[in-house]
Amino acid sequence: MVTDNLTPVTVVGLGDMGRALAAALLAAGHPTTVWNRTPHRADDLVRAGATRADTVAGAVRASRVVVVCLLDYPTAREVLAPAAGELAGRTVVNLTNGTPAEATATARWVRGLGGDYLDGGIMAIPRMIGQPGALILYSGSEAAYRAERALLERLGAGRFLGADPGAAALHDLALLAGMYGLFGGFLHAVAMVDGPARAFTDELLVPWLTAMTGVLPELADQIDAEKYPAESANLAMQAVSIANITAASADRGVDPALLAPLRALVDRRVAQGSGGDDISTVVELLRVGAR
Ligand code: FVH
Repeated sequence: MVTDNLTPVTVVGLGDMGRALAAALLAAGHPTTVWNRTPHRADDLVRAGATRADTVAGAVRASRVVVVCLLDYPTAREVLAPAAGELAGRTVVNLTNGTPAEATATARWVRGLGGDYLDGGIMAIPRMIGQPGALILYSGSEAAYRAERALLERLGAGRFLGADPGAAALHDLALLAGMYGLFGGFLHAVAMVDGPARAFTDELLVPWLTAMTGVLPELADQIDAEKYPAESANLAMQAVSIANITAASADRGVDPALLAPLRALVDRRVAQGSGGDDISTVVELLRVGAR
């Protein structure tokens, strides 16, 4: 039920995530205006009480807070361009996935037009929005974050990462990098074994990976200290294991494409004389030219 004393909000972009965001705001009672390039994607939201705007400028004009969730930043800039004259005095909360540089440029653009800007990285899938477990990283205007915190908490727990507008995007992408590493390992593992992937995943893979996440804080400490002494699993031994995985995969007709880049890095680091280090030492090869 819409409650008039709650902050009116506009949601621009009604893909899978935008619809989840709008539904959560609507369910919490915020007067919610929606806009999407393909208007029919708003139908369920309108039936639930949202207001459909005919133009993006009209959508922006309707609310002080404008949540944007589109495919990417070029799309967001293209979509918002006709509403540029309406952004003054409003807060744009951009939850579109993109790079820190794109977030910084978009913050400059919105601020140049007299608006306030908060960038966000959604660490959740649509069905988690508004539920415990959904996390959204924010950076940019701290004043906007504090002012709109109650509204933002309707979407998920918020974490403010500082005034640099690119910080949320950077941490979002770093977390996704970790996730895709996990997915890559999962895909290779299930490709190797016979039988149902589900049983292998439930009975063996998830417990193993869960146990291995316990090693990550120790590896992180080594990376912070820039010292990588192997406590129990030296890199030269791990290089042999990775070679064995590659050979067994080839025997079973499994493409080692996902494993090959890690193997190359590990072998290079061993050749550099770091075979007695832990696998954390490989970060030295990745950070060349970083920061
Ligand atoms: N879905 C997820 O699990 C992830 C979770 C983490 C955050 N991401 C990011 O959220 C952004 C939106 O993702 P999405 O899942 O809503 O994506 P789609 O369902 O594909 O919807 C895309 C929306 O963008 C609109 N759009 C695309 N191209 C254009 C364009 N040229 N002009 C105007 N609008 C455009 C599209 O409109 P339509 O196709 O319905 O007309 C949708 O509104 C994204 O950054 C994720 O990385 C989601």
